[in-house]
Amino acid sequence: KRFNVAVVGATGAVGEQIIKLLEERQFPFQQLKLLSSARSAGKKISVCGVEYTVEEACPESFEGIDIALFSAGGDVSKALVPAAIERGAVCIDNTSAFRMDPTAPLVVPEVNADKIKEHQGVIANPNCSTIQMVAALKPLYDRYGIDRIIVSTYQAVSGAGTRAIDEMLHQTKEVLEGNTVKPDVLPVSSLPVKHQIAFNAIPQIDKFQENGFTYEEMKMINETKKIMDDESIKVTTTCVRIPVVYGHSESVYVELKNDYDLAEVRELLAAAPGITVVDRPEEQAYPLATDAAGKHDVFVGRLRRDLDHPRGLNMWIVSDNLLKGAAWNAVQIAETFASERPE
Ligand code: 11C
Repeated sequence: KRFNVAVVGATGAVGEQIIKLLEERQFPFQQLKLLSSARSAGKKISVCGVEYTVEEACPESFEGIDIALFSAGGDVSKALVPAAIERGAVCIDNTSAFRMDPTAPLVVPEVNADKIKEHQGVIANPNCSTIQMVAALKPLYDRYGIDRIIVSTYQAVSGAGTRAIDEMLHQTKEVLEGNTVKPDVLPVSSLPVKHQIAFNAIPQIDKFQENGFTYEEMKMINETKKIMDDESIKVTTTCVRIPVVYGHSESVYVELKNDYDLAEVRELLAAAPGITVVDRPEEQAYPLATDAAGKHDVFVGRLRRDLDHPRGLNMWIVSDNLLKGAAWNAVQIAETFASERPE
C-alpha cells in the first residue's frame, strides 16, 4: 500500500528534516504535497530526484491525502487539522495544539506505540524535551516504577526555529567583534523583552504561566504523565536555553519506587530500543550534544546513585531535538501507522 502524504511547514527547521527522513527511509508515498504559509509558497524542494513546488496550505490541500505531518506551529494545526481530518487524512501533529486533548494519543513509539491505533484523526507528537526523557525513563519505569522526576534542561536554539539559530550565530560574531548586540528573537514569548543568547543561559523557554512555570516546563510535566499513562508520577522541571545549535541535554534525577541495581539499570538501558548508553567516566565518555546531532537515538550517561536517597538515580540524557525530538519521532509514528493500516 502506498500513501498520499502532505508535509505542512515544509520549509521550517522540522519540516526540512521530515522530508529528508521520508526520503532516507523510503517511506511508501505515492503523492507528496509540500505545504507552507503564503510567505514560503513557490519554493522548490527536490525529494528522491523529483522537484516539488511548495504550495500554500489551505483546507482543500488535503483532498485525497492519507497522512498529513504538521509542524507549522500550533495556530496552523488548530486551523487546518480539522479540515484535513474531514477530508479523510490522519494527522501527525508536531505542535502542542492537540497534545493534551484526551481523544488524541500522544506517542513516543518506544513507549506507547500501542496508542496509535486509538487515534480519532490526530496523533500528537510530544515536545522534544519530553520525548528524549520518557524514552530513556520507560525501561526504568517498567522495571522499578517511578516516584518522582526532577529535571533541568539545557536546550538548543534550534528548538525555537531557524530565526533563533541565526540570532545566536550572529550575536556570537557581534560579541567577539566587541559590538553591542540587539536581541530580537529569544526568549520566544508574548512580551517584547528579549535577552542575549550568545555566551549566556536563559532560564525561560516559552511563556510564563500563572503558577510561575514556563509553558515548556508545563509541557514536560503534563506530557510525561500522559505518555507514561500515570498521573501519580511527580515531575518538576526547569527549562533553560543555551547557546548550542542542535541537541537538547537534560540533567535528570529520578526516584524509583523499588530498589535498583546500577549494573542492571545500564543493561536495561543498553537493551532498550532507540537508546545508546555512553557512560565511561574513566575515559571521560558521556553524551554530548555535538555527538548526538544528526543521530536518531537518545544518548544516556553519567549514571550514578544519589548519595542520600538509596533509590535516587542521576542521569544525563541528550538527543537531537529536531530528529528524535521532532521529525524522527513523527516519521516513526507514520511508519508504524502505515505498517499497521489494514488493506
Ligand atoms: C524548544 N521544545 O526547544 C521547544 C520546541 O511544543 O513542539 C518545540 C515546541 C513544541 O523551544
